[in-house]
Amino acid sequence: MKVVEIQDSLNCRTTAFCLRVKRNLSRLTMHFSILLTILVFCVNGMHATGILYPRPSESRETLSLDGIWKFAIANRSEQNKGFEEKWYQAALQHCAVKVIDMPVPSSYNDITQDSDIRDHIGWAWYHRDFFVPRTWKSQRVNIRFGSVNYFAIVWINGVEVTSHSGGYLPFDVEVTDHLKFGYPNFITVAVNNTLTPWTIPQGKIVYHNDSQRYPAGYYEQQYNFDFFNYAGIHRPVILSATPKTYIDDITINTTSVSDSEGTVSYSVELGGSKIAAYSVIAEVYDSRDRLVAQSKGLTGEIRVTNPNLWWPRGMNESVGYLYTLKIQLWNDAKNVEGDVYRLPFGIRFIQWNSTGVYLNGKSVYFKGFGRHEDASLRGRGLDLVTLTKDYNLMRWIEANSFRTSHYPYSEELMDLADQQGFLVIDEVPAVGLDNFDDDLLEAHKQTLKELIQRDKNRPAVVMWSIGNEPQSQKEVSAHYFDAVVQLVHRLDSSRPVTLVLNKPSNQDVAAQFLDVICINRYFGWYSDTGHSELITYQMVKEVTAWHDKHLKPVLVTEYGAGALAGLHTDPPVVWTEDYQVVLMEQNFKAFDQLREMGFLIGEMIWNFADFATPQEYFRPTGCMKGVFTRDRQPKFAAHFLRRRYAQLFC
Ligand code: BDP
Repeated sequence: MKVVEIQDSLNCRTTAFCLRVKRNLSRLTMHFSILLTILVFCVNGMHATGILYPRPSESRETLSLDGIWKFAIANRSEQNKGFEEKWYQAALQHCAVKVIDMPVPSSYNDITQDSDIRDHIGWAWYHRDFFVPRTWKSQRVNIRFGSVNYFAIVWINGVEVTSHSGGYLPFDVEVTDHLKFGYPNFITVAVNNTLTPWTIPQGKIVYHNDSQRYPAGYYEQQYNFDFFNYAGIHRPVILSATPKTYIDDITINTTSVSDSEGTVSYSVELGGSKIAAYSVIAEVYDSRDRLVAQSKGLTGEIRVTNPNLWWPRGMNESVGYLYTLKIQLWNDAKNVEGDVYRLPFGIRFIQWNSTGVYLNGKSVYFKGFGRHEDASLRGRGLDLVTLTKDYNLMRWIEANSFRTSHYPYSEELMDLADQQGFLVIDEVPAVGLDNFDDDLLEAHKQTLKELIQRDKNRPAVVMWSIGNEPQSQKEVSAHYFDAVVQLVHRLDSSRPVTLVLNKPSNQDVAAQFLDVICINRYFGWYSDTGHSELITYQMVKEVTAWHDKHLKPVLVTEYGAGALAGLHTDPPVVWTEDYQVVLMEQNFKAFDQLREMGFLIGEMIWNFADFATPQEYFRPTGCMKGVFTRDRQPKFAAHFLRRRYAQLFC
């Protein structure tokens, strides 16, 4: 068996930017330079600074490109065909490839009966027509993808306009010069789901050379994480038109709160031409649309008297209170209004010390979930039905928080967390990291920059998680995580930074850099399987050891047991609903003792719902640790958890 870094079949692309970067990457062999060039291209910051969600206003219009697109996969043996035959220059259905319908947003994997599509590795192609109104001609037009997993190259009317690497964050580009206003246009997107040792998350292509067992050239994608690597255009595709001088970015931050006053600082970045001709007006409106404070200038401080603070569920009667910051440009010379953008925000202040995390001065206890964006048929595609149902279930069960395990969730989902008062630990897809080299570090940093750029204004986000279960016992990871944490602190000093750990506390070298220690522990499941009598003892010892070593607050971000819905035994044995509950009960005893000791700041069960994983002989179609089934029906565990969360106060 020979391990190579990336499949040979990707050695086709010879666009100008590839060639340019290739020259600088002499150590790279041809066959994997394509993916890395996309990576480097993006790392070099080809995108505008701001990535504001496209919201219509009196100066802005949006056009959704969601719907049924045309779709084709490139065969394993003909990965380059689409580039060689320039499938981006015409409608896909007129190219020499089998074309099917594909919903956007959605993962493509579970839409057909074809396992070649479900298990596809490499390039997949999307195409659709769209119309741009004549009235947009005098505007600046931008196209924005909520997320595409993992690499994407985008052409408009046959011209390459952008590319992006990273499967869970938005990217956008101005396309004004490539559009035909008042005429039909077309868009092509090539998507590649191949994971390499330098993608976040990592993976590798493994070639099997044993001719007794494998035909010549047989390869597979391997990755070291426990969720199916769904692929495709996962989140909305939106065209938006703004004035030529536009609001490119807004940052808002609470700097102090008291009962009588909340102070927020804001800053605005403008884009486009003739910026100097415009001044900025900032106005704050309450939830009934009443003007409560205002300021002028690109940066400023706004004081709101008698503020309604943003509180999470269970900590105050008022939950998830949002103000709106209206930023308006004004052309003084011409005395006309320019671009207008409205950003919802919350007034709330986070602090932390060696034993706790505090919101508006009150100590927080996280009672929640590790989750996934996962649903049958849609895979990881944005699904408003599942998303809304999940919030209903989380409210029903009286949770107050979740972690975006193991990648950033959609902006539509995050909006509801802000509105409904759920605390979010916002995580990047750095799951199971190993082989800590400089290229990986660059990709990791880039993902964090993009995440913070996207979510920095969200009141629900109270902690950044830089990854899950890395090989943090390796000496080399110390320098690596030191660098990552320093970057996050530099980008945002208002929130604590964590990393979710699973190595023993006496071997880990990363926790020293963190503000909060998160740990995943499966006592009675992966260790001492079936021995529920050991769980309380082991969990208390474990959490105490981490706190004693680092004098930092500790949060248990994963514990749990697999349970097949409907399977029961008495006495309970593993895989039954009964054992799942016994395991929870024993963990709860530990959490109660640890709360008394004063440094445990939360418990998040793994997992909210059953979810799809790669095929494994120990995974009956997926990971079954959900307290809800994959179609969101409660297991016995859900009722048990509800009783606990209802009586747990922050
Ligand atoms: C943890 C991982 C999570 C897995 C879980 C499990 O963080 O992604 O799904 O184990 O095995 O280690 O169920």
